[in-house]
Amino acid sequence: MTKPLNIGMIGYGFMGRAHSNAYNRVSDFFDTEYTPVLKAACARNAENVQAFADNWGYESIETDWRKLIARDDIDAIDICVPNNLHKEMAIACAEAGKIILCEKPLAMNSEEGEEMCQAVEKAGVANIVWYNYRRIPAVTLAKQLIEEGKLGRIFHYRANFLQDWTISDDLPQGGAALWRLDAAAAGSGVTGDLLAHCIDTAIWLNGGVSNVSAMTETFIKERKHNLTGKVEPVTIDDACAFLCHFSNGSLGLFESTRYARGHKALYTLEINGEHGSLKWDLHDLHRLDYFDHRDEGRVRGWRSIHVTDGDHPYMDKWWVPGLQIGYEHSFVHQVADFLESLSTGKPAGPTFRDALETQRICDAVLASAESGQWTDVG
Ligand code: SOE
Repeated sequence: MTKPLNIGMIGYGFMGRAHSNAYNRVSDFFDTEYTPVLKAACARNAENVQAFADNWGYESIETDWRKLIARDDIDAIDICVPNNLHKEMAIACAEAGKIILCEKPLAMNSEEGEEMCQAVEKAGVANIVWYNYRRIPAVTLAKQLIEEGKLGRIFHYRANFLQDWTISDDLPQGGAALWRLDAAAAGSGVTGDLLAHCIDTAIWLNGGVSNVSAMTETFIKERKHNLTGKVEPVTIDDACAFLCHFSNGSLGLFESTRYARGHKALYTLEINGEHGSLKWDLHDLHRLDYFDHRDEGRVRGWRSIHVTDGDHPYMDKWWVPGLQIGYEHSFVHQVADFLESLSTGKPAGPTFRDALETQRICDAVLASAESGQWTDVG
């Protein structure tokens, strides 16, 4: 007999769907002590949130997030709203003793993130941030291989996250669908939205970052704002590239843009070590490319591991060897690991504290781009 974990979801956008799907699927595939129950969905527009609730199977709706948090029948709150609302909601959840699953990035900046960390730590509530790419089996396999020392000393870490959806200058900024283009709601552009993913994976795989040197660009300087109807300056970064030093002595090179025509969501990473290298590509997410210099010379070369076998991370829970899973399963894995952490009491990462490290690096990147100087990670 499993125990229910009653979920209250705030927001119903793309991520609200991804998370709801994960709550619904997890117990069909993973044996966990807790089973998520979709208790209530919350958003200001009653008609829209009711349609969302009906589609995903939420039992009830709320139109005021404070009422949702005050409900005794809710154990955990999923914060799936624009970044400028994370802090207030997370602190209120912590004060109400609720478990929190917060969409990435943690906050608008690291000052806010620190306050959120202190609130959850003071309240002693379990918490996690939705950096989902760690739990794509090929990426988790990369982590295992690195931890086993298969690459030896690491020299280079490289990551890109490329998109092309904001190239048109007719695209407005702000409002429900386009808040990612509005710095007042998002905090930053590609740095907080896309590079934050690359940074989370990087520090998980390769450890902390000590300093950065960055450049950003805003290609389209003004856009109509959906909330005011006026043409207003664009203050997000459309593109960002940075160099960094990792604490282990390796060098990092990161790039993200929403102006790479032809690329919709191309997240790639590569790690080069003394004995070998690893490469991964979101468009081919079930493969991990691995080169081992210690292989016999005649057969040495890049091997492409089809990460679908029962002894690969998470894969024994799905189909039979050789059959692939996809993007949405990374969220299912995150819920499975989080539920497990509630049973064991051993936190599942990234916790708010872990995600604060990503936020600090994002802040240093933006500060460096502004000053044109190498900047220490605070
Ligand atoms: C932006 O287009 C976006 O949806 C991000 O907000 C997500 O975090 C990323 O995983 C995919 O791209």
